[in-house]
Amino acid sequence: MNPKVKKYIPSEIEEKWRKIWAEQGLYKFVPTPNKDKYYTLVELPYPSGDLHIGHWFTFVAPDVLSRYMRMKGKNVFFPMGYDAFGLPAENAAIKRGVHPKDWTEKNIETMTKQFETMGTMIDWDHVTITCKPEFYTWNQWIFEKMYEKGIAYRGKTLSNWCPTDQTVLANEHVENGKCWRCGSVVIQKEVEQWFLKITDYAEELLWDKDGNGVEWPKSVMAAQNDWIGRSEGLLIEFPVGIATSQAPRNDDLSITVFTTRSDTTDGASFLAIAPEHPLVEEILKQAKNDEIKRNVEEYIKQAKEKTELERKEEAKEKTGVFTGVMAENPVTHKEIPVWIADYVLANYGTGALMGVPFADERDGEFAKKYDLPVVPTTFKAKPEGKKHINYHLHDWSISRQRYWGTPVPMIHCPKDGIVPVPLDQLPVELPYDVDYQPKGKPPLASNEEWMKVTCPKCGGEARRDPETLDTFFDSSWYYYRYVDPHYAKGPFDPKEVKKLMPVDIYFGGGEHTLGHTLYARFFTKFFKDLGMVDFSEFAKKRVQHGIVLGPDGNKMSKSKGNVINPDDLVKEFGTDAVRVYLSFMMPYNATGPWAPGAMYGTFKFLKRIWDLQTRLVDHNTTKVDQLWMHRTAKKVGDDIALTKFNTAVSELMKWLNYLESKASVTFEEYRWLLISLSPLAPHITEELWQLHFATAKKFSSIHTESWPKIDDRLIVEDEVTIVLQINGKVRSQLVVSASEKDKKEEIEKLAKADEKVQKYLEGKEIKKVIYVPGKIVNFVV
Ligand code: ANZ
Repeated sequence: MNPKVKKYIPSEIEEKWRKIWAEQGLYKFVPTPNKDKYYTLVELPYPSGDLHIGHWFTFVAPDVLSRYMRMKGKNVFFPMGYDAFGLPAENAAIKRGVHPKDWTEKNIETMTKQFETMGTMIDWDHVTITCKPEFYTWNQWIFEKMYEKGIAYRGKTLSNWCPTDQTVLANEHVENGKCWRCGSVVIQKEVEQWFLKITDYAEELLWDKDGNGVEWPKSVMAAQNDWIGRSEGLLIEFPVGIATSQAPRNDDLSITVFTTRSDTTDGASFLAIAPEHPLVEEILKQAKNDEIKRNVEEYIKQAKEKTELERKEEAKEKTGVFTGVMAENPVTHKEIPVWIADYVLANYGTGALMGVPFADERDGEFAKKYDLPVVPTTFKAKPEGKKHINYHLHDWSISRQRYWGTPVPMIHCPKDGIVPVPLDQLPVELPYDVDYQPKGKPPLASNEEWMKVTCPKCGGEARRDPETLDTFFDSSWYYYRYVDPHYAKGPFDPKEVKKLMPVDIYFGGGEHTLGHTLYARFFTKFFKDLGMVDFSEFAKKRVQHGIVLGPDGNKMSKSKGNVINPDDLVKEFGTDAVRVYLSFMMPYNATGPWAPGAMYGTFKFLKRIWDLQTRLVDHNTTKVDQLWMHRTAKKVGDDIALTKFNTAVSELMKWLNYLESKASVTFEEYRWLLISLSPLAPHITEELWQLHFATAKKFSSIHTESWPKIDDRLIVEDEVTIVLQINGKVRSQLVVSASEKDKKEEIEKLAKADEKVQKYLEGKEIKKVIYVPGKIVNFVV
């Protein structure tokens, strides 16, 4: 080895470069009007206190892409923030007696330090921390704008209630009937709370055939459309008679059902209403039969204990009770019984359906169980009804009965009712001193001093709203705030946002398909209605990442002892090797286990590139050299742009094999190699660049170089390079014209004649020759 070339020791170069890059402000975003912008967004992390290998897997890829885009001449904006409000901080605080604010701030500090070792081009000047008043003031501002427009409203509904976390949960956060956070079984409870009328945007949130002109995964669009659940149908009225068929009809009373199959109305042989249907009370009041009354009361009590999910589940046995009431089928004019049934959902359609056991499977099961008549339908019925479009999507319950969040900026006045806090008095700051132990009422309510307030309208004594906003409010618009996190005249400056948004690519997890990304799209449409933005979709492209599992194939968790710690890996192999490994180990959207020991391979890959220094010569590149340079740089760039990071790395590996198979490597080849590798391994490439290519006195980083200009004419293969191996080890190479590559015997002859191959074959017996056409000749000896 050339004595002037030092050994590759990552710890000697990596921190050094990160310091220099920071000093030089290499990654500061500077608006540059003559360049196209490129906004890379990654879902902001929750400050749990530890940047684990999953974070690395998630964040390295966007960094690789951002670096590539920068070299392609884009002005890249790559900010980061912390999703700092939320239950885990509060729960940890309750468990350990540390205040959620202190816990969160300490974690942010730790994680920011850990982030530093990742060697990203994140511009930390734009960091946005959602638990800071500077941010949540604007949550309150947006909330008040929504209130003004009738989008935020106070309502009372049956809600998902987590008995452990003592809070309401949105539908999106109930997973198989359990709380997404703590796993407790969610129950239904009537709670008065704040809602956002996302249903007003149901139609706009639907994806059309062209994906609304943006590039989101088809699976995400389909799942969101499913969740929004648009159905077209009719509202049909069924007149009702009370108590028995003999009783006089009450003409004021009728049950309206929603049906998507009005053509089957002649087959409707019963009506079923939800246990929560408002008519149930009316029926009970008028019911003359005590037994029926008792049955209904008992039944309703039981049904309410089930979750919406349990009730919807197809496999669950349907239950119901007869109300004693008959209704009239408007097509056949026959009397049909009205039942209360738990498979009818209170907040879908009108909370009532017509049972057509002949045509509908669920109705069929129900009819069979309770011995109700099955009446054939002609499928030609034409009842007069009102056209109605129904959505499965519910309004978003937005207030939480917990402490660590944005206070709802509303005042409850005994005289004036609900009065918004005047905008110039925002923020309503979250007080530090409260008793945040869960007690079934919001912790803020226990801070009497904070709760007492004068009504901005009448000046009389009033109370603050003790609830806080769901943290998904924060993540619905944080990426607007990144543009200028200190902007003081509104949540964001529309002029500046117009320059940087929409986001060009949004990286995140599949778990945010139905919650977060839908909410973020909703906020964007709301901003558009306010005239604050002129686009309807906030992200042009959405890319979902997979998950790195533990070596045992299970989800990494401390209790299972299968956690891979990035800090240890960095110490052993260096940041660059970890970055390259994470890019290489599997496709970005795949989920797979960590392979112990495999990291060494990527470290060696970088070391081999480092060692190529000993072979640098000033010669010109040959035509074949150029083919490799142009072809690989093109493929690496294209793959990175398509977020196919693993194949980008394998292209570089193939090229390295080629370079090593030659006696020498030209400076031009090395220059191209370093640039093509630099987005993946920013430190080693900077070091080698400065050693061999930096000319100017002034520091000039490899990371501000342009991506090599590809000459497509050079990629056309009129010659192919065949790798020559002895027992699988690359020893030499052969260049033949592309038209010759299928002449097996001639190629083998040429291979045997190769000088280096001859040296290795000397005195050995060839047992077998394997030929992969146009690629490899392998002599097994
Ligand atoms: C009669 C009928 C006959 C129906 C038939 C379907 C098939 P989608 O398409 O999901 O919107 N339905 C109405 N309100 C309901 C509620 N609150 N809870 C449960 N089910 C309800 O479903 C619409 C259909 O679901 C409606 O059309 C109604 O049953 C039922 F062969 O009416 B249909």
